[in-house]
Amino acid sequence: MEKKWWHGKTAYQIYPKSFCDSNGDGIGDLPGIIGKLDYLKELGVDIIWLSPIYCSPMADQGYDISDYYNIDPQFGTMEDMDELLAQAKKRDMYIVMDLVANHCSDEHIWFKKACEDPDGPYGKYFFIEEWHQGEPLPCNWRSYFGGSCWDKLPGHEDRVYMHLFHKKQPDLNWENPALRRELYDMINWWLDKGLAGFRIDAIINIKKLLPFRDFPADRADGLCSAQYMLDEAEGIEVFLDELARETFRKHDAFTVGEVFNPRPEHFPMLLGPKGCFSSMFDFSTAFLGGSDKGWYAAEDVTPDRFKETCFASQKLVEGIGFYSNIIENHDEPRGASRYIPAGEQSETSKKLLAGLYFLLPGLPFIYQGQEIGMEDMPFTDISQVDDVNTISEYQVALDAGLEPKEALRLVCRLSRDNSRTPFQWDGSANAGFTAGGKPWLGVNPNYTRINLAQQRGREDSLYEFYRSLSALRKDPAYRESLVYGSLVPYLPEQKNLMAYYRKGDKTLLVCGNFQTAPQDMALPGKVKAVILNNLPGYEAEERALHLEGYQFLVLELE
Ligand code: TEU
Ligand code: CA
Repeated sequence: MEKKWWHGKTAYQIYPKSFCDSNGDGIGDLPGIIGKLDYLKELGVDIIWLSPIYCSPMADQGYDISDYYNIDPQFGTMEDMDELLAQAKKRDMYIVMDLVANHCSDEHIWFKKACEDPDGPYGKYFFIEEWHQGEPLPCNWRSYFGGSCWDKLPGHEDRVYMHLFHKKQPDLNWENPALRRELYDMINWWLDKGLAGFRIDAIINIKKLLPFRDFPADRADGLCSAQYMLDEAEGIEVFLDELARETFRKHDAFTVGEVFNPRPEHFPMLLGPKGCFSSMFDFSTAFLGGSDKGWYAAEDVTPDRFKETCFASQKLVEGIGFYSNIIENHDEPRGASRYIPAGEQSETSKKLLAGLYFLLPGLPFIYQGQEIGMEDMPFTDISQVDDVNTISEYQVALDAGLEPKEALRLVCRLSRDNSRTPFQWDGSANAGFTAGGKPWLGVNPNYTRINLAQQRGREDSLYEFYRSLSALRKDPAYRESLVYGSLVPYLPEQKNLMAYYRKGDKTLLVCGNFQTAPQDMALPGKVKAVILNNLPGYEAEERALHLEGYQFLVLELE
């Protein structure tokens, strides 16, 4: 595989609103991030992805952009952004922004002009259809945040516009070359500024099935999941290829696509040497247990399903390209709460989860707070939730007949706000996130126990373990095997054991006992060295390894 500068790096996602507040208004900001660059460097981070900080009315926390060329005042100024780019560069770090190009905000000038004159040039930037009271809507697709994806065009009784997400996020019409040109110019403007690249939001949605048509309803609301139309829409590769050619490739930008449910035949077009993106997220485990009925009906994930899913998903990109690996992000619950069975969360089990995903082939992403083992928020009332998606899923659960308390409990297992609570820097008021008043979203009450100050410098802490993982992938002795080595599952049938080889110039065996009870694992050969261990010691015989509960080891074999 052709080697790229980013292959051996460690990436980190910042959710700016919740990372660090420098001016006491309860909202994280760019100066706050700049102040933490040395911290991130210490952790071993090279690439930083910032969730959106552009001007936004915040209907979907910045994923509704009203001006792509400016920074929202609550996050700072363009001078702050330039400073961040300069300070990152000084430290050999790379800044990646969120590219939200499937939709913009209804407060963007394009949409305002489209409302003024739907038949004019800006009307064609969106999907606007004629519609009269009493008629069926152009199609029955459900918005991801609930309800029809069609809403009345403001100021027009006889027109509707499409929004696959929130109604304040009108979809952009990629069929229109003038719109595509606007987007490319904007992307190049940022790349010229010194940005290393983009994380590309919801990109699979840009190709709509045209002409619009209904699919059989899949819930009592008479609507259908947008997934049906995505499965049938053809030709996204034409858009993506042009996008890459006009922007990313010219700058050798690093790009990572947010691609859900990729079709297997699309992989070579999506990532790798011929791909339109450098990489794409592996969401296979994030989808585990999901139900068509809604979040309330999701099943919990078992360690074996986690293992099987990781291995199967890796197989799909073998020889094609590098995934970006995650256990959580700003749309997901905390990985430690989701993938470790309830009640078994400890620094030891969190280290095991960390090691198992971090050393898979691909680029490891750490989501802010993951490195200290932040856990899901114990929500007790729906009023504590900000996220539009959770609120709509809560309604889905109520409509299905659940009692409010049970609806809240079930839905909040998947709430996006679990990962959006403020970063827990220390044990002081508000977890040290803000010097001032009230954080925009409640701090997890466990901050007195789980915080960075408590872990930084403590040799056996989860934080220090993440540092070791990042350092190990960069260690000249193991880099070749851990970055480019092949992945071979080891004893995949053994229950609650997740083990795999990384075979390069060395043969490494990564193994984790994914349960509280100890278990033995047969050894395939002689152990030359123990490279990483999440417990103080280990027991081995000639041909067998005794693993304590949640023990995680990386072994070099002879
Ligand atoms: O997410 C795309 C997306 O499809 C999610 O809304 C997903 O369905 C949901 O989070 C399931 O948990 C991206 C962003 O990551 C997300 O934050 C935005 O809300 C969304 O796009 C719209 O821009
Ligand atoms: Ca602030």
